[in-house]
Amino acid sequence: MTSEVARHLLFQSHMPTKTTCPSSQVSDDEQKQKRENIRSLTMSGHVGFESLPDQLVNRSIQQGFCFNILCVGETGIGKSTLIDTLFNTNFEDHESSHFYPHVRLKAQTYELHESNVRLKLTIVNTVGFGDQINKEESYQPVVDYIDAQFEAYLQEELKIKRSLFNYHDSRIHVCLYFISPTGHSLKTLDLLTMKTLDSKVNIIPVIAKADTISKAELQKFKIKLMSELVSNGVQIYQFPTDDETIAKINASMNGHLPFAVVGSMDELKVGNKMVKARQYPWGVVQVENENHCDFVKLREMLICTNMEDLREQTHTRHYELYRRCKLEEMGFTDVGPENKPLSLQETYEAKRHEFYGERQRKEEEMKQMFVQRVKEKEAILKEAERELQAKFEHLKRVHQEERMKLEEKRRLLEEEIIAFSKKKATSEIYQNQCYMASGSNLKKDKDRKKISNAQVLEGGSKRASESMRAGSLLYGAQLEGESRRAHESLRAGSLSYRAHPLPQH
Ligand SMILES: Nc1nc2c(ncn2[C@@H]2O[C@H](COP(=O)(O)OP(=O)(O)O)[C@@H](O)[C@H]2O)c(=O)[nH]1
Ligand SMILES: [Mg+2]
Repeated sequence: MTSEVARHLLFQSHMPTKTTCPSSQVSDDEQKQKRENIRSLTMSGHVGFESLPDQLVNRSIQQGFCFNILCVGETGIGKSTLIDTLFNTNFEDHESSHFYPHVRLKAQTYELHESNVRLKLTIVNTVGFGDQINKEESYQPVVDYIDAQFEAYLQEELKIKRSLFNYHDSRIHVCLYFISPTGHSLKTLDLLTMKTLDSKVNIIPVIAKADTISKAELQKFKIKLMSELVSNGVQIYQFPTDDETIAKINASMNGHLPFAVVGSMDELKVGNKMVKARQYPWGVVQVENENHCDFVKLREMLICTNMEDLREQTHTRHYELYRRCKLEEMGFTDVGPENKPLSLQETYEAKRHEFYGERQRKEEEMKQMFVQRVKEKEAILKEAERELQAKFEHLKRVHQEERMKLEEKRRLLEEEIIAFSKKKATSEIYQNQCYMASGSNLKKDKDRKKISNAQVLEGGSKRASESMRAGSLLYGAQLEGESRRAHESLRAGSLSYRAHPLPQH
């Protein structure tokens, strides 16, 4: 226990070493010390730093522990029941429906006490897993959730003012993957999900509801599952064998994977004691009986022996991988060109320089694009202006030609009027002479006729000249209107261009 807690604390303070030191490693350590020029001395008396592990134990007990379990498995496969059975607590998780359109991850945190040890336990459940037609939609939310917890931790680590000491670490320490007891093989969804998750989380596969499969079938099923996992390159969590105190038990337990489990919170009297069991018309399955299922093995391995290793693996292996990829994605690296070590400051400066260069290049590109587009627009407007001007000139010319034609017509008419007047005068003279000759009666008639003729002629000529003038005025007004409109549209075009300059990009 002491060594485990010490290991935990060293891990918490981000020291990569383990306190346990098997004898086989001693000579290695001595050699290392020599290389690092560290002298080993024998002290002449008691100082007291031997109590360091106890100090660590006390502090970690004060601080409490946290452990986060992710349960992945189809709805109704027995996840909630198994968790209740594992921690001997009713977590009151409601039964979930099979009709959710998406997988949702539901996290619930509980504080548990055993003796004087406080455990902050978070159970994350995959609600609706495997209920969708598109199976990709089933595992992607799980991957996203795990990454989101790593990201939150990374952000806390990168803060200027960090508070990792009291930070609620929500990174998933173990994923219990529930496999259906079909006796056949793994489903595609199981393989896909485990393959995607194995680099992000410690996976412990379990065969759920193992009481529904016969003993012989179970053995075959276990072998089949393991061979399928191996052939598909799925890396499941292996109980560590580097600590000699637990190496033997862990090695033997690795051979029992995947654990076949039964869950139940129901208690039945077997012999003279109450045990957790499931009762059937043909008999009783005892959850904690190792001949009936692997529940005890799972509890021992998960909670009693390897909880600390699971936490450590999460930090040193899975989180480290996430952090490295993320920082590399952001452009940070430990070595520069020619494999020279590069400090964070240098990387930052190089990145900043690169960024400014890139920004300036983009700005220049945008400016040039803008100028080009302004030029294009200007050319279009100039062309339109030229067209309008040409139209206006043409109309003006037509107007002048028409005016000249009318002037000519008027001149001809006036000449006709003058000729007519002359003729009229001649005829009057002639008539007078006739009158004188033929007498007064006739004179009267002729006078009458003359007056009426003169009136007719005068009226006709007056009407002709008036209609000519009106026609010329109307035509002039039309031409002027058109030319004015041409001018106005030209002015409006140039005004709107000035009022709406080109959009900036
Ligand atoms: N036969 C059998 N039934 C189980 C087992 N564990 C749970 N169940 C039953 O399966 C049903 C669904 O269990 P539940 O834990 O709610 O499943 P979850 O949806 O995965 O959380 C309940 O009726 C349980 O009693 C088991 O190990 N064996
Ligand atoms: Mg449930």
